[in-house]
Formats: sequence, structure tokens, C-alpha cells
Amino acid sequence: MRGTRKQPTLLTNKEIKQAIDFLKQTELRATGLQLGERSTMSTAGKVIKCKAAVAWEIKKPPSIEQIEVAPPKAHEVRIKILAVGICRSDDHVLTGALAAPFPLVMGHESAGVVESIGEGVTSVKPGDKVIPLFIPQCGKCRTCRSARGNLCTENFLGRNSGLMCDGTTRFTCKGKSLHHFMGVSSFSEYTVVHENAVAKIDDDAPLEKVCLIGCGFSTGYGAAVQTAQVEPGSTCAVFGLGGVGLSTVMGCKAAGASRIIAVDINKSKFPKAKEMGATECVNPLDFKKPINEVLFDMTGGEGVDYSFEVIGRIDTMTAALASCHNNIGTSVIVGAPPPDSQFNLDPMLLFTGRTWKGSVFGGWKTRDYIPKLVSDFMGKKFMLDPLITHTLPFDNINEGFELLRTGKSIRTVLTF
Ligand code: PAD
Ligand code: ZN
Ligand code: ZN
Repeated sequence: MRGTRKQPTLLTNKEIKQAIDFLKQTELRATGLQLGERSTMSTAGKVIKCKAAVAWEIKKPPSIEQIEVAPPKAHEVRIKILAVGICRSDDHVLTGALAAPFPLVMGHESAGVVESIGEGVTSVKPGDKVIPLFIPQCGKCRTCRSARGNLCTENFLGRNSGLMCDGTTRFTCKGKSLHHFMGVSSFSEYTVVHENAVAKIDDDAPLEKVCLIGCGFSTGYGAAVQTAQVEPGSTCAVFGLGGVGLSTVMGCKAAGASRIIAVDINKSKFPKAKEMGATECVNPLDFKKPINEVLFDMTGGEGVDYSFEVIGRIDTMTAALASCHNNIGTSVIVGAPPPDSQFNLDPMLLFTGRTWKGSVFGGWKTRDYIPKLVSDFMGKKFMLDPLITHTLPFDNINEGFELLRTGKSIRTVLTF
């Protein structure tokens, strides 16, 4: 009987190769990686040498260097950054408008893939697509336990040491330690962040777009829909029409505002503001009167219901407050205040009942909401493309900064 059993069919070499290719592709899809990124998996536990932009000194452009990135310690995650946007907050560090310890690796608006994880990390695994978060969500502190607010006590704004939780850094260059920036430091091919500062996102998300959800988009959009909770039919004014301010305009529109007045001294920003939902655009330089009086005139002497300062200047923060209704108006500060600045304010502005709030990262509890915002983008609930005016190779980072300073770009996304 044995002799009559059917011989197994032999596969040709071509068929074997096809099968191996198929398996490889399936495995890569399962880990969320593209071909060519597979080698990152073998780097776990080792120091990685890679490219980064190092800001050595204040008021000097960052330089592209080879740096060493140490493996993640317990509860830390090492991420291969694939796309990073340039935000005004990065430029504020270079000009001194935002205090940070030098030398450092800046960058905080990014997306990438987990390369390796430290001991005890359970919420992400190598191969996961992620957005690193400049506001963590520890889940335990007073703010995380509250239904309100998002400024987790572990945030890096308050600490501002430029160090990881154990007081050390994971970056070195030419024998010198480099500081981290806002716990993210994504102007580097690889970075290390705390597990509480990582959001796992949709496997299909295009990283060169959703990196904006890592700061600019979420900050601006959230200021309107989350912090201010703009109501349908209301009148809003948005001061500053950069990547963050335009996202605030989008948020006001999504919330159903019937009038959105966009304010900027650079009128070349107006067409994009209209595209994003602004109903009117105003240049304060066109008027002799203070801009708050202009806005009162435009609203029949009532003032706007909601105003947003998305520039980072003391005078415009006060003007935005004075622009809203004297009793039921709410004004939200989004722009980063200059260091050591103080308000000189008429208390009547607040005595009559106005509400004055600040908003960091759009008020979102980050690990809960950033993945949802990515899903909403995938579901076409909002657009990111109009905000991305330039895409450049990472090496051209200083060209990207120049485009921002000269007001020619909204967002430049750098890719590795
Ligand atoms: P940007 O520089 O792209 O946009 C600022 C806009 O303000 C530009 O269009 C300017 O023309 C305009 N502007 C400047 N001066 C005036 C003025 N006097 N009156 C009217 N308009 C003016 O910056 P961005 O959109 O990347 O960031 C805006 C601010 O938000 C900046 O201060 C940044 O540091 C801050 C920020 N905050 C958070 C947060 O969590 N709160 C996050 C990200 C960025
Ligand atoms: Zn930012
Ligand atoms: Zn917390």
C-alpha cells in the first residue's frame, strides 16, 4: 500500500520564494513596519548612533550631528521618529523666549514607531505606531484623577530640567550629555520617552501627517472644543494664524461658531484662515484704534463670546481678554508667555465677570484623547493637509526654521 501513497507535490524555487516573501510581508505588517525598518528590531538593548539636530547654544542654529541614544530604562520607550513638525515653541527655545537648558535636542511634534521598550512597559510594544506626548498622563496625580484638566504632575514644563525621571539623560554627543526637551526630543532619528508620554495610534495612520496631532493641531483645535467648549452660534476671535491658531479656527468651526474673526498682522495668512472657516479677517495694523475696540465695533458693542491668544505676547493676551463680552465672555491663552513677563491689568476687565483661562496641549488628557484624534483624522472628521505647507528632509531643519520666522510656512514637516 505504501508504494501507492501519493507523493507530496514539490514546490518550484519560484513558488518557495513567493511564499517566503509573503510571510515576510505578513510579519512586517503585523509589526507595523515597512521594509528597511526591520533592522531596528535588532538594536534593542544597545546604544544607537543616529542623526539629530543639536542646539548647542541659545541664539545659534541647531547643527546636524551624530549622537548616541542609550537604551530605554524601566518604564521608558525608545522610538524611531519618522516625521516631525517645526512648532513656534521650538523656535522660542532658540530665541530664549521659552527657557530650556542647553545643549539640548528640541522637537516635540512628531510620530514614529516603537523600536524597543524598557522593563515594565506594558502599554506599547516594538513595531507600534506612536505619538510621543509633551504632556504625559500618569493616571495617578491630582489632575489625572480629576475629570477636568490635563496638566499631569509629571509634565516636563514645570520641571524643565531637561532630564528623564531618574535625573539623567539618554543622549550624548562628542562626549557631552544633551538635555531632553519637554520629555520628547524628536529632532532625532531615535528618542527615549517615559511610557506615560506615549500614545499608541492607528496602524494605518500616515505619520508624516499625524505628527501634527503631537502638538500644533491638537493644541489649537482643543483650545476651542475642549478648553473653551465653544457653543454653536457663538462669535469667536482668534489672534495669531500660525499652525496652532489656524487649528483653533478649525475647532471654532467644528463647534458650530457662526462668526470666526481671524486676527493677524501678516495678511498673507488670511486666505488660509478663510479656507479653515474664518468668516472675517482683521489686520490690527490697518487701524488706529486698539484691536479690542475694533472687535467691539464689529460685534455691535458687545464683544466676542470667545477669544483666543495664539501668538505668545503679553499685549495681545490682554487685548484678547478685553475683546470678549464683559460678563459672559471667555478668553483663552494658548501662546507661550515670554519668560519673566508680568501683566499690568485693569482689574475691571475681570471684575465684571469675564473668564480668563490658559490651555496647554488643547486641554486633552493626552493618552486618552490623542489616539482618538488620530482615529477622527482617519475618519476624515478634520483635515491636516492645509496646515502642512512644506515637507523637507531632516537635514534642512534650519531652512524649516527660516520659513517659520519669515511667516512663509504654516507647518514644515521634516522626514528622515
Ligand atoms: P506661528 O509663529 O506659526 O504663528 C504666530 C502667528 O501670530 C503668526 O501668523 C504671526 O504673524 C502672528 N502674530 C505675531 N505677532 C502678532 C501681533 N502682534 N498681532 C497679531 N498677530 C501676530 O506660531 P504657532 O502657531 O506655531 O504657535 C503660536 C503660539 O502658540 C506660540 O507662542 C507657541 O509657542 C504657542 C504654543 N503653545 C502650545 C500650548 O500647549 N499652549 C503648544 C504649541 C504652541
Ligand atoms: Zn508645539
Ligand atoms: Zn498625572
